[in-house]
Amino acid sequence: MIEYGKPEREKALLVGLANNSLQKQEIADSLSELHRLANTAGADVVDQRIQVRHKPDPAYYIGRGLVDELKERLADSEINCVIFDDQLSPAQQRNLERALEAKVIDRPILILDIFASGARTAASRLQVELAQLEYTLPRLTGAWVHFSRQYGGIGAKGPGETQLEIDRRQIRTKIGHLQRKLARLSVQRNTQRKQRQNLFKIALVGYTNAGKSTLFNLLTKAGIQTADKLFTTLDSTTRVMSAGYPCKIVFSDTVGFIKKLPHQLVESFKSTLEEVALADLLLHVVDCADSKFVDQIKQTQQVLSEIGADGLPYLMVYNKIDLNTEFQAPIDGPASFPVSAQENLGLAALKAEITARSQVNIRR
Ligand SMILES: Nc1nc2c(ncn2[C@@H]2O[C@H](COP(=O)(O)OP(=O)(O)OP(=O)(O)O)[C@@H](O)[C@H]2O)c(=O)[nH]1
Ligand SMILES: [Mg+2]
Repeated sequence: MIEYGKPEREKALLVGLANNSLQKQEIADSLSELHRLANTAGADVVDQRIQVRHKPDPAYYIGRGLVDELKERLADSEINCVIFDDQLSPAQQRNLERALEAKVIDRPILILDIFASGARTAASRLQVELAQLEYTLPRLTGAWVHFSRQYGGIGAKGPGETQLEIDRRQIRTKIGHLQRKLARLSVQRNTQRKQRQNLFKIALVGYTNAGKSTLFNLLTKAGIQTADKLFTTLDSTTRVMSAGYPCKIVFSDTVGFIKKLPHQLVESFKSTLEEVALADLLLHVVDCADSKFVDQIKQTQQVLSEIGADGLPYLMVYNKIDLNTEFQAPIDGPASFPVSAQENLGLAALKAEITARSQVNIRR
């Protein structure tokens, strides 16, 4: 795993697998996103490879030829970790680490790492730790298991129990402990939510780096952090607004989504994301200057359905039109608002729609 706070940054090589040569461009795009994730986690990307392969090799994920090529590339080079764009099985990871004699990381671990180093509040720290443990549990393998009977004294461990079982049990206990702590935090959140029951609740959702926090700041005059990097926001921030709106509206800014978000993360962030599932209206913020925005919309919709928020009313907010002046929002489909949160363009129409929706809701 990538270590933080070290003076020298990790040097990484990225690897992606394409089903066929037609898919190569898609994988190249995916690797450029992986590149940004690696940078955020504290690694410099030195090189990358895309292999066209019908399906992953069960033992090494990539073909043996590429394993040998990578071995050669890594020898006498500064590269000390290889990052794969997909989830590796525990066996694949172990085999690759042995063959390449380098650290082997996959996309979910990288994302979990970024979340772990970015989590600030008690809730998000707990949620990330829980996701990491859930990810680790099935990956504990017997490769290094020793039998406790050989080493352990009477009463130290259960008879005949392997170290592996003990570790699993400890992790499960820790998971239970974290779940209980999270449940207590969830009760607190529910109390706060009840106080907002009569207000009109709007949640900003969308792919990471789409500009949700920038728009949130503009709509609420909050001053939360924004940055041109992935996963700047990990915690929900909520602001009640009345000035400028006819009734009180609660806006929530939330964590961004990404392709192949580890499902353990979605699962453990569910309590934070309840903010989204319980909203009266979603603002789906899209970076329309990103060439992959259509795919990013789909990825966001998928996570929304995982958290049970796919049936909610929503508006499409196409942000960053200052970078894509030619942009035309699709005419069919949901109400769309081209805006630039940074340049404060197109906000009047969006605010008018929010006002109209909140009034209808209040009258009901
Ligand atoms: N050019 C341009 N840049 C923008 C606009 N809106 C936001 N940005 C920039 O895009 C980057 C990401 O903005 P954020 O508001 O942090 O995005 P986010 O969706 O909250 O991102 P995460 O919290 O990381 O998921 C920042 O560098 C912003 O300054 C816009 O309308 N135009
Ligand atoms: Mg943000």
